[in-house]
Amino acid sequence: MASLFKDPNKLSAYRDRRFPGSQEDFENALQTSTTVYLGNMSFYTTEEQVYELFSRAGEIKKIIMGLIKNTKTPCGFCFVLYYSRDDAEDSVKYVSGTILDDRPIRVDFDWGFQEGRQWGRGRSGGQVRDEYCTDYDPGRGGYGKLVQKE
Ligand code: GTA
Repeated sequence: MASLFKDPNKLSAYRDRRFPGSQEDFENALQTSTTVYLGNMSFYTTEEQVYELFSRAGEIKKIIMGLIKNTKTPCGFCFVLYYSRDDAEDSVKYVSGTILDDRPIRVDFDWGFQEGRQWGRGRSGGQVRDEYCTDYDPGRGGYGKLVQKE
C-alpha cells in the first residue's frame, strides 16, 4: 500500500534542536526511520505495557524508556523501534490518541534513537514540557518543576 506520509512537513511538528544535521537530513530521516516517539505517558507506565500496546502495530525491535538522568526513573516518554517502516506508520496512524494508563498518548515519527536521547532535557532532569506545567498532573510528577520552586 502506498504511504500516506509523503509530505515531510506533515510528518511531525517537532524539530529536535540537537539533531546533528541539516533540515533536509532531518526530513529524510523522518521519512525513512522505523522509530517512533511516545509522549504524554504516565511516569508509572511500564515498558511491558508499552510493548503490549505498540506490538499491535507490528513487531518491536526495542523500547527505550525516557529517564530522569539523576534518578534513572521514567519521566513520561519513550522511543519504540520497529523493524519495518510500515509498522512505524501504522503506530502513528492507529496507536496515537489511544488511551494508556488513563492518558491520551501521542505517537510521533522520530529521526532515530542515539545514545543520550533517553534523558529528559529539562533543568530538573525530566522532560522540558514538565518544567512549565501549571496544572496538577499526578501521572507526571504533580506540578511543573519550575512552578514548584515559586
Ligand atoms: N520525535 O514531539 C516529539 C518529542 N519531544 C517533545 C521530545 N522528544 C521528541 N521526539 C519526537 N517528537 O530525545 C525527544 C527529544 C529528546 C527526548 C527528551 O525526547 O528529542 P525533552 O522533551 O526533555 O526536550 O526531550 P526537548 O524535546 O528538547 O524540548 P523542547 O523542544 O524545548 O520542548 C518540548 C515541549 O515543551 C514544547 O513543544 C512545549 O510544549 C514545551 N515547552 C518548551 N519550552 C517551553 C516554555 N518556555 N514554556 C512552555 N512550554 C514549553
